[in-house]
Amino acid sequence: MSSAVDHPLVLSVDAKPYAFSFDPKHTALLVIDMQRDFLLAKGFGDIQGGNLEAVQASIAPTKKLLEACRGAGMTMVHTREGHKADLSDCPSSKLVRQSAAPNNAQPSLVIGDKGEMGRLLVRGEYGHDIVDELRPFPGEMVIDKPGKGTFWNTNILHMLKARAITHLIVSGVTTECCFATSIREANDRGFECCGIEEATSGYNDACFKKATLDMIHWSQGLFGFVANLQPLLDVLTPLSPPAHPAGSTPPQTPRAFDGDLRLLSLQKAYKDGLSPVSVVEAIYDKIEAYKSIDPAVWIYLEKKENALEAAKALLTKYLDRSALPSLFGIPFSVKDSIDIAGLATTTACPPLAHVPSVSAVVYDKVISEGALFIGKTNLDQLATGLTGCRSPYGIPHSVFHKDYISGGSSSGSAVSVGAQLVTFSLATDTAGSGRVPPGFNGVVGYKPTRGTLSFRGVTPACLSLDCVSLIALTVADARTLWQVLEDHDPLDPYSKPTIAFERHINSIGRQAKTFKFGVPPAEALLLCSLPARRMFNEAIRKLQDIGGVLTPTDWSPFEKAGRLLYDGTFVSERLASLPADFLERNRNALHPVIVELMDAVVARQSTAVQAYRDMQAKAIYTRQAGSVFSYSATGIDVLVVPTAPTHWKISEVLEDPIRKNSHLGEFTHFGNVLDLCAVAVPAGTYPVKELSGVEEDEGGLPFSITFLSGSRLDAEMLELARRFEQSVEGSKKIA
Ligand code: TIU
Repeated sequence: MSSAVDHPLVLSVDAKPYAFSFDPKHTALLVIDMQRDFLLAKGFGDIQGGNLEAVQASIAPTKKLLEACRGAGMTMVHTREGHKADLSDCPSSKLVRQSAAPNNAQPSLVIGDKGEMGRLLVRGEYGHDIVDELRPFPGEMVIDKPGKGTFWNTNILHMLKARAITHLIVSGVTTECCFATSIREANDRGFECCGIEEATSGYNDACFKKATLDMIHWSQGLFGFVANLQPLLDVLTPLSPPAHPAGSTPPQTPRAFDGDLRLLSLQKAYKDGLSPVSVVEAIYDKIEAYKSIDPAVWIYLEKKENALEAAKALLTKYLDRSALPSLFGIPFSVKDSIDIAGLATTTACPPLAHVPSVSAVVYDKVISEGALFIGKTNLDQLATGLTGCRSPYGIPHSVFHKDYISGGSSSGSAVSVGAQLVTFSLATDTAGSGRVPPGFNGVVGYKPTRGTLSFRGVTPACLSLDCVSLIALTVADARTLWQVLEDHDPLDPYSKPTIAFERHINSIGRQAKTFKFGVPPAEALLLCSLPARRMFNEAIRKLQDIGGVLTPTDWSPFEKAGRLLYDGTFVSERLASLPADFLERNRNALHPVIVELMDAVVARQSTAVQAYRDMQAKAIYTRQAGSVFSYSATGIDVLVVPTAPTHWKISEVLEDPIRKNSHLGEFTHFGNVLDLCAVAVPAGTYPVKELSGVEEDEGGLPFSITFLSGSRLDAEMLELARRFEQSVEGSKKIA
């Protein structure tokens, strides 16, 4: 796949103290607090005695700036200052300091008091919202901030990191207050900021504005840059798609579907007029044809008429192609352990099948963003296994070779994406189910930090270690899905807030290019096949080529945590996730390998004492792993491992199902035990004969590496994975 959506483009504008250079893909426009309360008569600013004429003069230039940045496809962030209705997030320093001044000549209204546009600076009130001229488009970020600065008590740092933003163009009101504070805060967090003179203004225009802007760029750019609007418009405007002249209609011939199912490519094609109906038609033809190659991908396929109807409904619902929801017309599959209201969830285990009345949170979310449901995919029974050979619905094979396994448990999900029947799949990952199958099918498998995507509505395999995973065609696609799905869910007991701690970013210079990575020691890699070892060494070289510094890493917490998963008591949680007596009552209806595995767990007669010892060991290893990814001289940014040590043939797994399975998890088992995030990324292919030793064997098999990082360091990890993916694409083009 060529990387059509990702080419670096560095723009440069005249600025103080020197030219400001930025790549629009890594730059966001920050529009600070252009709210009625600050800009219009009888608002908070007016009541405080602010110069309204001065601040209103910034609306028109800000609109021009907004349109140019939107046209260039940049990330847009609008902020609104304000408080909860009960003012519980408003400190006394904001509420009473000014009104308490002994010589206060201003009217005594404070935050929360009733003004003519509603309660002053209170969320949900008319005056709190952004002025009509600058209204955010659907999908643009709106940050509600309780402070003057944009970073205090908001998730903006996380959101910007998630989008790999390193540079900020800053506008809005007031120059002396929220604009300046936000630039100073952003500077501490590592962003390169450029304020736009005409697109900011203050209540003390003449005396403060110049001083505030000078303070930003003083001393060779103490806090950042300041530029004029026109030079910026000059470099951004050529990036806007051509506008249709007034009165004309868009091109009449419907755009044909070029077969590119990548999420970002489809988003662009839909903007340019492609119909989701054409996409549905094309993929059902492909799905039909693929049934003769592999009949074991789907457990339930949505009727084509239903999918077409859903596509047509999207067309009527969203008439404006410049304001589409983020997953408009994106086809996807769902692992059949994830609930969809009205459809059976089988978990590839007919005795456990049930028809839920409520869909999983993640399913509802992607549907509400316009995605198109295509079907439910096959999996290893009870989401237990890494092979794809443990389902009563058949054994899917790798999209690369009919004799080789697809991997499991998300077998059908990975094949549906690998064969390009859908753009993405909602799957799960407990011991590696969201990483191994994508690895065996040449696609991306991303397992966000546990608890950051809701697990509600998913049949558990091992509840305290389960998480939703995303299978996609590219890292950028996986990242987009993550941004749509990530949300704290108070009804999911394992949900955790997305913000762990603040870690600065590196926007420019050598630090922005380099990163530290660790790999397993040579003894651990001996488990790998010869081609896997050769390919892993090549991947290490590629990582070094893009600025990676191979750093000695303590492998022991990862190794020990991996063993804890199946050799310890945690595997008992798989039984705890099933109804009482389930095994006894359904023995004959279960897959024989699952029965063997569960019987072995029962036979261990694990005690509560052993379980507590394991929990304590888990806490120790998690702390040790955390220090491997720490923010320190010895810490690494990512651990890089082969996703799986080898490829098995289906026949090999059938002969020795349990041992072959556990071998596959050597580099995945520890991921959820240690609360890490992980993403498996394709790293090239090698000839089948290199593995089999049989000269006549034709075809190739995919190699994959997995990046892992600490809890809630997803954004940083994904950006490195994306850079690696880009280097693999680059080397393919040269080859
Ligand atoms: N008072 C004042 O100048 N400004 C604010 O309180 N907020 C912003 O600047 N947005």
